[in-house]
Amino acid sequence: SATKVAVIGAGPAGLIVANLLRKAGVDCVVVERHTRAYVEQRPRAGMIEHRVVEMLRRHGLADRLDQMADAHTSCEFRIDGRRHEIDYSALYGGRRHYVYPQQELVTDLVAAFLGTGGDLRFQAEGVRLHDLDTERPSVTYTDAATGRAARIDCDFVAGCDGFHGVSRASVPAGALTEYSHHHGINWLSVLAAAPPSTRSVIYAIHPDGFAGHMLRSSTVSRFYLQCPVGDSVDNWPDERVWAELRKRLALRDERWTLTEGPITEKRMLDMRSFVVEPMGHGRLHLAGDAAHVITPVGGKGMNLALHDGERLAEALAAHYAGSDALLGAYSETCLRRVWRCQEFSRWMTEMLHAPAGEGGAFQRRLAVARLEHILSSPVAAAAFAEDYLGQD
Ligand code: RFL
Repeated sequence: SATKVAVIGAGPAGLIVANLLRKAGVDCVVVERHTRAYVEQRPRAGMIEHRVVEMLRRHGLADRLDQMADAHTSCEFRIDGRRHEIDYSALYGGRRHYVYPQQELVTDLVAAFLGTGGDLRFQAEGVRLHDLDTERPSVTYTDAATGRAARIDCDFVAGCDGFHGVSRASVPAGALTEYSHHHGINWLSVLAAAPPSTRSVIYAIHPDGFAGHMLRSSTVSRFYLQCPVGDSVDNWPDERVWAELRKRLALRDERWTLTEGPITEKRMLDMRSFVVEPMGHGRLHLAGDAAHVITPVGGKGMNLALHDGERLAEALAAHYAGSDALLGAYSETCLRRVWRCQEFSRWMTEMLHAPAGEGGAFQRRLAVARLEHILSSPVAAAAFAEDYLGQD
């Protein structure tokens, strides 16, 4: 078959590209390795920036989000058993965060695309990209449901297949510059069927390491625990997870209880950052995790993926309307935001993670100084709010 744009991957980036292209009247086909049920249930991020929600609203893609998502205006830092709340919304024009699990957004975007007759092919195995250096690239794969081989000829490929996808790997060696950084810590990431024990996200700095309480829904919470590089999930039976969370999140002079519940997912996250420049090669343009990954600190990964997707769809639509200016600037435009977020996330990572024990005492003291700076200086607080909420 033939189309204008072949989109690889039905994550947030690919689905935004596909939905916006369809709205602009540009033909596209999405190929996704997994089943529909799988992508609609895969739990990941949960915080969506104000400006991204506005974008979704503009395109009529936020109806269910507006019914279900909680809007957030503050976050809490805990250090030395004391809580410090930052009301960031007031500092950046009243903008808010929306707590809406990634799989819900993916579900909405799949429904919107298919609902308008979009061509989305699940269970596409062995996807390969060809002739990216020519004006007529193609994509081949095997439909795992029928075992049949398929081929899509196109003008452009949107590589939105995440960090481990085939798109970036299809670029000839040496064509992209890779920036990679390991932050020297790991996070144990835990999803629990436990109602939240807080109204706002909690970041706790503790001599035994960082602990985070993130929000997902009225029945599900996500928790993070700093652990040493090389640590394994096997070292973290459920009882140890709860004991460590209770200890690291504890308050000194206040009663506060952590609501526990069955743990449904436990994984060890390698805290690394990665960026390629430029975000494409020939007729392939990369978006989202396919081009860059960021640690979960600051909650930027999904937001960047959606930002890239919006920019790419807009640039491709402009191409078919006769102008290549946006396509030419695509990589540079996205990378500016990507690096801003990397810098912010790194800054926050440094504040939140001191080496455990005595060796980290100096860094924990610096973290207190940073927090006091944000809490006492309106200028510092506004700068934090702008980064945390996502710059317009
Ligand atoms: P995705 O979501 O990985 O989607 C890529 C899609 O491509 C498919 N695919 C392929 N299809 C065909 N052929 C192939 N060879 C393919 N290889 C892969 C995949 O099945 C998938 O459907 O990438 P995208 O769209 O760029 O979106 C990026 C986000 O998913 C990611 O940045 C965030 O989830 C990161 N992230 C967080 N971001 C936030 O903004 N806030 C958070 O609080 C947050 N928490 C997180 C996170 C990521 C996590 N993990 C597991 C990576 C928490 C976790 C635990």
